[in-house]
Amino acid sequence: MSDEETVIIVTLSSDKDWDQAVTFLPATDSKKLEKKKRPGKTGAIIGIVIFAAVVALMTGLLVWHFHFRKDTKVKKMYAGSINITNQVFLNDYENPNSTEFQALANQVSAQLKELYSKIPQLSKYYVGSTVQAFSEGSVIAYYLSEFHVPVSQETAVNNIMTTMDEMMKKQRRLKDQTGKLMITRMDTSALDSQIFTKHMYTYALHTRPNEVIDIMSPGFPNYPYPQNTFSQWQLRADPGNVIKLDFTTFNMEENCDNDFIKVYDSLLPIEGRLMAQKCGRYSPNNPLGFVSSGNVMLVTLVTNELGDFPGFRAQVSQVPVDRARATSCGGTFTALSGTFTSPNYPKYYPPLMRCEWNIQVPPTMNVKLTFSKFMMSVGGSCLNDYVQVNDEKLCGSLPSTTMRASTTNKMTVIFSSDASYVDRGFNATYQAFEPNNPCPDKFLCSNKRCVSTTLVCDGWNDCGDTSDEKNCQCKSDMISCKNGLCKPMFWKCDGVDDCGDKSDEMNCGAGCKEGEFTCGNGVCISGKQRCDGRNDCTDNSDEADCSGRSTVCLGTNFQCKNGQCISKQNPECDGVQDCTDGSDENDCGVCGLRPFKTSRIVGGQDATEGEWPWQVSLHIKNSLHVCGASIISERWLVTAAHCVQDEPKLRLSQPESWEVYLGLHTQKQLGKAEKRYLKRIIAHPSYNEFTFDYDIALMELDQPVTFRDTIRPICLPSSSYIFPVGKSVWITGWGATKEGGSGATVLQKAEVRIINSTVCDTLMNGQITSRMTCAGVLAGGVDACQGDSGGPMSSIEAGRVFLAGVVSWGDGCARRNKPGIYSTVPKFRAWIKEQTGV
Ligand SMILES: *[C@@H]1O[C@H](CO)[C@@H](O)[C@H](O)[C@H]1NC(C)=O
Ligand SMILES: *[C@@H]1O[C@H](CO)[C@@H](O)[C@H](O)[C@H]1NC(C)=O
Ligand SMILES: *[C@@H]1O[C@H](CO)[C@@H](O)[C@H](O)[C@H]1NC(C)=O
Ligand SMILES: *[C@@H]1O[C@H](CO)[C@@H](O)[C@H](O)[C@H]1NC(C)=O
Ligand SMILES: [Ca+2]
Ligand SMILES: [Ca+2]
Repeated sequence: MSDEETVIIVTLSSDKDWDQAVTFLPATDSKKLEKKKRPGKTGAIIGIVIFAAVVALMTGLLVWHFHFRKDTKVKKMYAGSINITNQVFLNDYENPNSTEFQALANQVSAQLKELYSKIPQLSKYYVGSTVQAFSEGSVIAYYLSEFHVPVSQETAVNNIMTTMDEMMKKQRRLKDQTGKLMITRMDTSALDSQIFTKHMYTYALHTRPNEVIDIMSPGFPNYPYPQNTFSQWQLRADPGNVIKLDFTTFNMEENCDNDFIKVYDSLLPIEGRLMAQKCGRYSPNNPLGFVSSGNVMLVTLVTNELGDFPGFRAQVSQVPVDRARATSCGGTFTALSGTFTSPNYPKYYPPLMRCEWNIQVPPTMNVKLTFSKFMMSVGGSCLNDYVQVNDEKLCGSLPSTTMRASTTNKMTVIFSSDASYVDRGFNATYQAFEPNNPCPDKFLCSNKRCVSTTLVCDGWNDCGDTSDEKNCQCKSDMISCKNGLCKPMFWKCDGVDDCGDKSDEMNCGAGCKEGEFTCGNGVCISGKQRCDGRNDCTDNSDEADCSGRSTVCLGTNFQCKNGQCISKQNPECDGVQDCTDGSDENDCGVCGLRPFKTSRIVGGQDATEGEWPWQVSLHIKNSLHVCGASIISERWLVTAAHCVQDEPKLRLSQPESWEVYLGLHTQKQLGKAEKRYLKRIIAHPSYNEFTFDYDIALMELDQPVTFRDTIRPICLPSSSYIFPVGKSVWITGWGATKEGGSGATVLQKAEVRIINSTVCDTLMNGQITSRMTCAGVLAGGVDACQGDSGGPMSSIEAGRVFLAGVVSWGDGCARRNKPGIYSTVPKFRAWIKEQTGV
């Protein structure tokens, strides 16, 4: 028997005192789950088992807690599970009334008592245990143990209880003794006393083969989920099956401290079996789904006393273990290339899983493996969940370029997950290659990746291990970092360390002297000029974070409706009332609020549905997408003036020439979007088609649009708003250019960074005016045009998103090593207000 499978045998004793001494109050709030049959499925029966005992015990304890609590002692409840290896699971163990259940439950209670009695710090305070349920594997018993602990001893007892498994291992006795249960894997955790103060709902259900059952938060979809509740769904499958849980709707409060669900690989909320805690919203193309390791699963929903949110709906089904493993866990590959993923990908992989893939290519060749996605829970030392490629363990989140190569014609890939915390897993592609010529006509990275020779020493990490950027002779238009890297010149002096050794941020103007104030832009001013109500730095940084309010609205000071000036930088719609009349927060509405969390897809460029709900697609009527635009109100869009200039055959300045799509995600599904025609187009009268100065236009819709998750306005920054140099912002679009060319189907996104205008003007030979903002694309490997003319440059501020710019020129989109040029929206704020009233 190995170390991990230490067995403890506890002598049986017949202790029934506790079980008989306690009577429980009836469960008041436990509700039965409504049975639901899928149409067309016959003979499907849902077995419903209510573990009223759990509720009864908890309710009883609540009463006990409040009525009998002594000054110094507190009731502590622990939920635990043990693996009984010398018993076989019987169907009768599902029924707490069966004699089989009761016999085994008595035995477990007795052995628990025996076990606790051996530990003096526990035995003194032990009250009793009740077995709540059993599940398969061999037999897992779930129980609650109760202690009556002096406050001073609470921590000590907690520590012992959560390390019971270790204690058992130390007390090992290896011989099997007839009549005793062999126990491995003891998982214990304290029940959160907070749940006793909440309304409690318990639902239990048993899935059947080929049947899908819906579960949903109380009230869904007609009412928000109730406040201050603890709900639990105890899910069971037939022996030999695992449970699949797939959320079809998930819309909860954003803050997991307030409302959340937890999914356990267990029947009781034992933290050592917690798969995930979730809150917020998940969009349909970022699906949330889980698979259990055995035939049980527990979902809990905890809500606090605030907020109205719709809740969730999920589908529960069972999958035979053999089928689950055969389809996505391990295999043998002999082809020259292939793809495989972790189980249940791109949803969450199951706990306690081990899969092995063996790749063997012709003897003269080697194997390289690329992960297009890699997300394993908990990084660090790879002790928990990991992927092993030959002898190397990988874990945590890795970039999409991650690659490993073998030195022989074989590669073994092992996936391993432990009992708790799961994640989305990986998608891997392998390829055979000739070791002596792995990259015909290309550059060979140290990690065996092949990249085009034009990408060598261009300032971007294309290999993923920076080997294409080592030992470079930098060209004259690049920064030569001290550490030997080359970087595009436009990152010089922007306050961000691009070289990695700060050498691109050196010599950016002498440091300020003693007593002087360093402005955000590096300028030095006298310390006396700080917070004097005058914008001496020109970027207003000397007036930022000044407590108290200045009296005159200078330069970049925000002006309230009542005339008051706010010296704090960017006070509008930041969730803090700065104007005494509240006008900095009053008109924000739903602008710039995003319904869905950004997906944590490493390296991905596809946007998530609903991630940029102000993005609009402008089509020439009955034709293709040609420009982007942004929603600023129910009636108005902002785009670029150059998108609405007449052409020899197209009268693009006329509203009749256009049709527009709001809430669009993929160009292939125009039907799912909201279609509108235009009533009016107002191009900026100062637009200059040679210099692209004043490249902004407004469009009025023929019919107002109703906002919903995928259609929302972006916040317009006031004329005093500052998007500082070095700030990361996002550009989005389908990648089409006005001149045509093939764009992307799914909305693309790219992170760009605002470039110092002085530096940009030099790079662009003096073509940059004060109405233009330059930004450079951040991630390497972005070759495609990511933004559309007219589309938004979105700046994510405290909780809201602001329209920092409109995509204007510079290839029409951001390309590597070339800045993209954007119309600076704060400069046009007054004009927009004048034309639209927005
Ligand atoms: C167990 O017995 C109780 C009381 O006799 C009864 O109400 C309950 O429905 C039974 N449960 C099952 C699962 O048979
Ligand atoms: C219980 O222990 C046995 C023997 O060590 C093992 O095979 C089984 O997988 C364990 N079950 C669980 C759910 O850990
Ligand atoms: C895995 O990645 C490959 C290559 O990027 C892609 O073609 C495939 O569709 C992905 N598989 C899944 C299940 O997402
Ligand atoms: C831009 O860079 C120049 C040096 O090239 C520097 O003097 C100036 O302060 C920078 N401007 C900002 C806004 O950072
Ligand atoms: Ca490169
Ligand atoms: Ca820099």
